[in-house]
Amino acid sequence: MIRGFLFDLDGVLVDTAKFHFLAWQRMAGELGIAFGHDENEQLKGVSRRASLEKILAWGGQTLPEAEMEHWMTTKNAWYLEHTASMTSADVLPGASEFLRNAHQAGYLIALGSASKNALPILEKVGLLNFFDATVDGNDVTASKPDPSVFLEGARKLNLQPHECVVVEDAAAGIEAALRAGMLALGLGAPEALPQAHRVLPDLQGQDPRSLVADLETRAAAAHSAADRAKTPSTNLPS
Ligand code: B16
Ligand code: MG
Repeated sequence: MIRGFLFDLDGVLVDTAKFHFLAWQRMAGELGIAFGHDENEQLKGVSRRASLEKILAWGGQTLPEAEMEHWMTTKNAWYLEHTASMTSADVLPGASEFLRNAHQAGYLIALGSASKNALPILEKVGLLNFFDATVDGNDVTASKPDPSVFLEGARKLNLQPHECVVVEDAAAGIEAALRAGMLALGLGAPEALPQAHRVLPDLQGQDPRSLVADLETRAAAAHSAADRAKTPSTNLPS
């Protein structure tokens, strides 16, 4: 039985991806590395250090640790300049209502974000009070698709993994949810998140209880189909 939700932050509750993009693009420009939307897409859910390593690799560059630290600090300062003016108007469509309804319906709610800036951003946009537990980039170092961030979230909620639904916008996050043994709801384009149990454009108009019932039905059907594929058919011609 599902008893809790684990929410990713960027791309699920707020659209901070555009600010990460602007900051990484500025840094890449200074290092002479091409950086566009396709590259940014591959950084969703990826930690700050792992993102920097990927960008440098795309540019065929390596840097000593002190310069890595410099660019991570500089990129973060640029990112924070962009997020400074965020308000409740920056919450993605349907997210506040969904959190409120899920809380009222008795579900436990945790954050599972790779971002070290997650808590001040949740506070700034007025969502922090909905959370029973938070896990962010300060608590875990392994990047999604490693499942640690969600397993730690379930542990903090005192729930088993199979009692949790993860809400994610990144393929790496969906993979992390499945590796954790949780149900995975994707937000975005279905073709970008083929592993999710279900994909929706956003949380607008979604009732938490109905959504959970639908996800459980889909997961049970997928499980039966996987079992059938494993069992040799008795009707094969001999
Ligand atoms: P920070 P999420 C992730 O947030 C972002 O998607 C990713 O682009 C970013 O690099 C990462 O947080 C680390 O963020 O630099 O603020 O620590 O999607 O896991 O909520
Ligand atoms: Mg995300």
